[in-house]
Formats: sequence, structure tokens, C-alpha cells
Amino acid sequence: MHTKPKNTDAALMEKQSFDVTSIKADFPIFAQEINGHRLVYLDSAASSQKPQAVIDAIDRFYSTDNANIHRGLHALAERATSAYEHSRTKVAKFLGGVNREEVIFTSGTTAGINLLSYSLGEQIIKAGDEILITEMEHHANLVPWVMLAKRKNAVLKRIPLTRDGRLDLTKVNGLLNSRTKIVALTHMSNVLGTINPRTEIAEAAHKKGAVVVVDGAQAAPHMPVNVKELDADFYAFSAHKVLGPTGVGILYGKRELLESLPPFMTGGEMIREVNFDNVTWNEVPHKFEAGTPHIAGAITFETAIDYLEQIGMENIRQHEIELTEYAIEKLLQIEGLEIQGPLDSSIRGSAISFTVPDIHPHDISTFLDSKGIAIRAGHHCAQPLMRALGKVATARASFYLYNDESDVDALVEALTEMKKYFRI
Ligand code: C6P
Repeated sequence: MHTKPKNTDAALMEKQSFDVTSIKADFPIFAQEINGHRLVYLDSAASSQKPQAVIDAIDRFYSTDNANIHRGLHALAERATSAYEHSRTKVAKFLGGVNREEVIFTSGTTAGINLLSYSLGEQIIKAGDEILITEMEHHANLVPWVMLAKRKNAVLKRIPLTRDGRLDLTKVNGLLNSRTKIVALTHMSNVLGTINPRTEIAEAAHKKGAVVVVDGAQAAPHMPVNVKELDADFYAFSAHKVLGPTGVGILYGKRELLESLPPFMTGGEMIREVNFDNVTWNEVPHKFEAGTPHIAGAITFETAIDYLEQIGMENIRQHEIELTEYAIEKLLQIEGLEIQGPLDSSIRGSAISFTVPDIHPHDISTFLDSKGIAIRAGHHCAQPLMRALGKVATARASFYLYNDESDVDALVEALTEMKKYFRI
């Protein structure tokens, strides 16, 4: 007897009810044990795992379609070019329906923000101008602005934090003035989990004529993002945190701004005409994509987005809200454990940083690893934030669509055992 194949609607319903067991089965990495235990992967804020569909797409591209793009006129080159441009259109939809010309493929969030710190920075920042960031920035959205301020003799200011790890919005208007040219902030903190009220900040920044740059590295994987609603002028994120390959990133920019900016990197593909004494630029987005990009990565990022959209970004956000609430409740039952950042799941994501008195976060991570549990420990590339929190490091458990309450339970059980092991 034949079993009726699952129709798409039924498969979708199954995913929508958030059957983590079925989602997990799509990720081959979970079919292994680590140190004799099932793998409990709680480090998705550093990089997400990849579903089989993405792994297969990478294999398929190199097996059947591999060629350079925008150059050759042969069949493979045309196939690769069309897939690459198709993926750009998919990303444009993923960001809430922007123009595909507003989507630049980069090598990651870091590359996107560095591009801006040179291209935008060189164009609009003069001595005495101000750049406003926040105290919770990852180094990727901090160091490029520190360096720009140094190059230009500009002033770097920062929005401070409240005691519970939110931005102190009462300080924003006082920090903005007619000299503020760039406001750069994270959509979601990789340490505190805080989701920032960008729209309010963007509105205040735009009133002063500043350009708003949003670091979406931690938000884009976990919730629907509509860059127009956010009123971000630029939005950067990395594919590897969104089920996609490493070495691929996205920089969205409003078209009129992209058109007015000079390129950051120069070379092949980004030109219109080259002479020894003069060069003219290709149209956007190609003006910002010098050289051969990570073709396979950009193309197969589309498969990652398809996978996520089949489940639904809203459903993923809802699942993570529930999981975060459960995790916070359970973690706080461990005596002495302290969580950094807001506890209200409606204003935070699923990256939870914590400390346990008298046990260094590195020791926490090593102990958990012995139980098959992967977390991150350290300063999380946010040293100024650590200083503001009065910590040298924290442990961080971060959740994604393939985690469920059993992962939280495993974490809490291992932490409880750890305390006994360290006699604390
Ligand atoms: N944070 C973490 O474990 P790249 O490395 O370019 O893909 O992303 C940089 C980056 C930028 N902004 C934020 C808010 C981030 O969290 C990250 C990456 C990882 O927290 C690795 S350091």
C-alpha cells in the first residue's frame, strides 16, 4: 500500500504548530553526540546551524551550475548569474519588500558596516561632526565608527543604558544636534538580547538630518524585519546567522543614498568605463560589489530564506518568545544566577547572558560542553558593554527555531550539577 505523500499545506501546518522535533530532523548536525551526550546547541547568536536543504543547495550549485557571474556569456555563467540575482530579489522581499537594487551582497555584517564607515563616512563626516552609537554595540558596529571619528577628527557619542539593559531613551534628544551626521545602533543586542526601539530613534535622528545605520545581525534571523517601517537608511546582517552559509552578508541601503555614495572597494564588475585617468561606476548595487563575490553562498542563502519563510518569521519569533520566557524562569531558579538585560520577553530576543557567582564563564562553558551543551562565554565582542555592566565576561545561551524546552531543561540541569561540582 502506498502512503499518500504529504501535501504542502499539511507540511506547512505541521511546521506552523512548531514541531521542533521535525524541524531538528532537517538539520543533520543534530544526528551526532558530543562528549557522549545529545548535542544541545545554544550558540546560534554566534552562528546558526544549516538545514539539509541549504547543504544540498551548495552541493547542487557546485555540481551543476558553478561559474562566475555577470561576466560569461555561456550557459553556466547565465545560470549562475540568474540564480544570484534571483536570490537578491528574495532578500529584498525578506526585508519587507524593498527594491532589489537596494540589496548589496557583502561578506557579512562587519563588511557592510565597514563599507559604510568608509563610503558614507568619507562623504559626510567632517571635523567636529558627531556620530552617535549606543553603549551596547558589538565591535562590528563600534570600531568602524571609532576609526572614522579618529580619521576625521569627529566626535563619537553614545546612548547610555538603563539598569535593566535597555537604551536610556530620555538621553537621546540631548545627544542629537545639527552636527550629528550618523546614528548607528543595533536592532538587537547580542549580549543583552534587548530589541531597540529603532523607529523612535530613527525619527529623532532624521529630524536632525542624520543617517540611520542599523546593525541587524541578531534581529534578522529571529523576527520579521521591515526596513521601511524601521525607517533605517542602512541595515546590515549576516547570512550565517540566518541558516545560510558563512562569508555572505547583506547591506540594504535606500536607493538615493546608495546612488550618491562613492564605492568602497574598486576593481572588476563595479565599473562602467575605465580609462587610465578616469573611471565611471556601474549602477547600484553593482557599484558596491567589486570582484568575484561568494556566489554559491549568496545563491544558497535564498534556500535558507525559503526554509524560514515556510515556517514563518512571525511563528519563529513567537516560538522564541515562549522559549525565552521558559528559559528565564528556569534559569532564575538557580541560586545566585544573574541574567544581564531585560527579562520581559516582548522587548528581548532569545540570547540570554548570565553569570554564576564564583564560576568564570569560561569554566561554565567548558563544563556545559562536557555535557554536549554548546554556549558562548567571554566578552562577546562587546568590551565597552561589559565594562558598563561591570563584568569581564558572561556566559550566553542563545536559542533558535530548532531549540525547545528540553534544551532549556538540559542547560538548567547541567548548571545545577556544575554548582555541585564546583561546591558552590
Ligand atoms: N556576533 C556573537 O557571538 P559577522 O561576524 O560580521 O557575521 O557579525 C558581526 C556582528 C555584528 N553585530 C552583532 C550585533 C553581532 O552579534 C555580530 C556577530 C557573534 O555575538 C559573533 S562575534
